[in-house]
Amino acid sequence: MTEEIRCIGCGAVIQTIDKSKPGYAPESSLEKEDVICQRCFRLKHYNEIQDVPLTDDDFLKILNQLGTKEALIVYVVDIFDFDGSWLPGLHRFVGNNPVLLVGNKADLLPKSLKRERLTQWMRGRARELGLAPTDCVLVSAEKGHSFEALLEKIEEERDGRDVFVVGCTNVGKSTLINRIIKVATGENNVITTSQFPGTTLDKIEIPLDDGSVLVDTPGIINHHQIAHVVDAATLKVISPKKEIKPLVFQLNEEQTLFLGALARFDYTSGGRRSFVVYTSNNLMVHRTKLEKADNLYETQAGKLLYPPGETDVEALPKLVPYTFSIKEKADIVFSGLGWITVPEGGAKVTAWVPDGVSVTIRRSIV
Ligand SMILES: Nc1nc2c(ncn2[C@@H]2O[C@H](COP(=O)(O)OP(=O)(O)OP(=O)(O)O)[C@@H](O)[C@H]2O)c(=O)[nH]1
Ligand SMILES: [Mg+2]
Repeated sequence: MTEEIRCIGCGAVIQTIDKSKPGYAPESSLEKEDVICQRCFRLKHYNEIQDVPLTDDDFLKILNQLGTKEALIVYVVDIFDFDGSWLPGLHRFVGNNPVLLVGNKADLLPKSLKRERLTQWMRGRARELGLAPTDCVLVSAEKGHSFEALLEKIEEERDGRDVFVVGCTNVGKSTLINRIIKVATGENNVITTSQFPGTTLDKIEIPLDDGSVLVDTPGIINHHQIAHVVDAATLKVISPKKEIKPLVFQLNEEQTLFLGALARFDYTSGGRRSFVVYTSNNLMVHRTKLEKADNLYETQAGKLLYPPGETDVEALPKLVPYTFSIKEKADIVFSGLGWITVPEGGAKVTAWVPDGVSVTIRRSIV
């Protein structure tokens, strides 16, 4: 029997038979030392995604093995979409293992937000959501911010055990492991990462010096995230690449903000006041009167209200409204798009998102 070969980029078992299944690589590529599948090759070189037929069950099966072994669980969430990238079922697969909570993509948050306050906020929010992590760290896997502190903490808490990096899809688990590999060996971008959800397909084990392993895992899919209902071009526009520049809007009652054609925020009552919008700097925010909003959307979605573009907007689920009474300073979070801070209570607002995408209210992060 021949030994199983795995793609170093996504963890899939390499096969040379079916192009549409995970791990396909042409026969000729098998001679290389590190084999990479065709899908990873395309992602790396052309930033093109090829869908593979993995179901939620497949992912859960992989993650269900995690609790069966003594290990440190490094649980990564996207600080730009904290609740949206949260896994309510995490306890189901970690068993009694300790969990270190890592908020990634800190580089996207305005520098004016104090990091210490943010980790405090993370801790509080985690507790509200039913998790008691051993500690919370805020990092940027891409930029390497706070990495020394993270590595120190991991070393201390793993205490010779294996480390599993888990989380929702697209939070930056593989980028984080690549950064660790880079610190350790100087090698760049070993594991495939991409802007598309569902990049890593199976466990990827990285050997550590003491014989234990650091394991990358496929992200769980949270279906209520906007990444699953928009086209690739739109995903690019709405995923921030740089520090977010908050936009302040003074609104009168009965005014509306559109976030492209993807979301809508109606300010119904509470007197003239300011709102702060935190989204990708490339996402167009458009202000109008509430009475004109329906008509504007009907005639301008995909044009003035962009993204998605004209052809893709038709595939977008229709916007559905959620009304909130704001009692105190709060954020209205459009999962994956960003949030709008309402600085004081006593306001009534309605937030619209594509059907199936979540919109939530939380204690303000700022
Ligand atoms: N701004 C910013 N972007 C990041 C950071 N870390 C990762 N990303 C981006 O987030 C996207 C997803 O990164 P991946 O590392 O592929 O995420 P993953 O969690 O491994 O995703 P799956 O394998 O699909 O579960 C990519 O576009 C990364 O460039 C970060 O620290 N800051
Ligand atoms: Mg990954």
